[in-house]
Amino acid sequence: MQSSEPILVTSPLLPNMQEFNQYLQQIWDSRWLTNNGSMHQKLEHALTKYLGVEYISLFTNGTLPLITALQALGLTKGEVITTPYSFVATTHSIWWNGLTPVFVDIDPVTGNLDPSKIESAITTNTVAIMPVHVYGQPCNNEQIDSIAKKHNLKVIYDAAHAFGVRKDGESILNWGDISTLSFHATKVYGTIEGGALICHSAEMKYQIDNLKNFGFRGETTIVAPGINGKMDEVRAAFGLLNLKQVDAAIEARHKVSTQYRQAIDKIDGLHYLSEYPNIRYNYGYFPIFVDEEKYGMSRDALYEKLKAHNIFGRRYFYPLISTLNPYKDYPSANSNNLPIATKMANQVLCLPMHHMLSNDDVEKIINSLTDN
Ligand code: T4K
Repeated sequence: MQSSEPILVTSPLLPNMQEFNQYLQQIWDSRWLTNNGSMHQKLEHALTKYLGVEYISLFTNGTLPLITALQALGLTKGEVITTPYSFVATTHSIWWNGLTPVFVDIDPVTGNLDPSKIESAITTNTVAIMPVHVYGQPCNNEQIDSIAKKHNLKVIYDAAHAFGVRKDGESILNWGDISTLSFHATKVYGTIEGGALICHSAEMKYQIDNLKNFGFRGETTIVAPGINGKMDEVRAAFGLLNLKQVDAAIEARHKVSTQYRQAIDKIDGLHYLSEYPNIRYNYGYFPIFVDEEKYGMSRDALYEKLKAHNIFGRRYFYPLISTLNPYKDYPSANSNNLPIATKMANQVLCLPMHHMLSNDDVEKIINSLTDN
């Protein structure tokens, strides 16, 4: 019999309800619900300041900006080099544009696309690279960007996990041609469903804003077969309020991360990803990797054991995207091509990580890791 409340892998950041009601009243009074309303405009402005980026376009989720990014860069055919160690939306966005995903293995230190393996995957059909800052760990952008430059490729960073992440004080969202964010309820910063695209010129933002509104430019002109990716006023209001508390939430997550690290350092057979002092992390996820031999238990056995203790971790990102039905027959999906990603996917377990975890919760989780 389980007596305590379940401890889930994440918990949404929720605005103060009274303040949210006041915003709702303003929306009701204005009778303006979507299509670039005033909350939407305010949130875009506030996010450029908070994130340290120049041009941002809000979306209704984090998948549509990925799809739109490829379209905006004019990529209509060819191959896109990407990581298999991500959420399916990354590869789906390539598929939705009629492009072919080419999987390249990852770096065991960060879990991100390994730049040293990219060049051998480039062919005359390659048009872009789509890396992911997995768990908010910054990619090796210097090497990726220099390969892209040399081979004349576009770079779209899937930065769904990288809200507020900075390297040497600078937002990593300024890297590449385009970066995208997810504001899903499970993320560090959320708008229920939501997302954004970060680009580097007013012209590109104008084009993106057209593309997320069916391709409309003005009332009667359609510039391209765009999509409906617009964020509505209610979610934008939710996002404005969450922006006020996201730093406190990140700090609360930081504390949990420190407690986990100190405990896991003493456990043989479990390890976590390294942290670097020049990075401002957002602590969106806390993945651990289980070495079955040393730990004396497989990742899946640990996952089930935690569930029996009412602790619900998640195996992000297992199974690898390259093993999933739509993609498993691509030549690059062969597991011999992806040994590091295969190993990490088989060992990973994301422990509960969010701003609402109490000391007791964290202690309970840590005890459950050690009471073998
Ligand atoms: N690129 C990357 C690298 C991504 O990770 C994602 C999304 C995207 C692109 C696409 O962005 P979006 O289009 O989704 O904005 C979740 C999220 O749905 C997804 O946004 C996220 N990545 C992915 C990694 O995880 P699930 O299937 O794990 O969610 P679910 O419903 O199983 O919930 C997970 C936990 O959160 C549960 O313990 C319950 C808790 N939860 C969940 C919701 C929805 C709550 O407490 N409250 C809630 O409202 O996918």
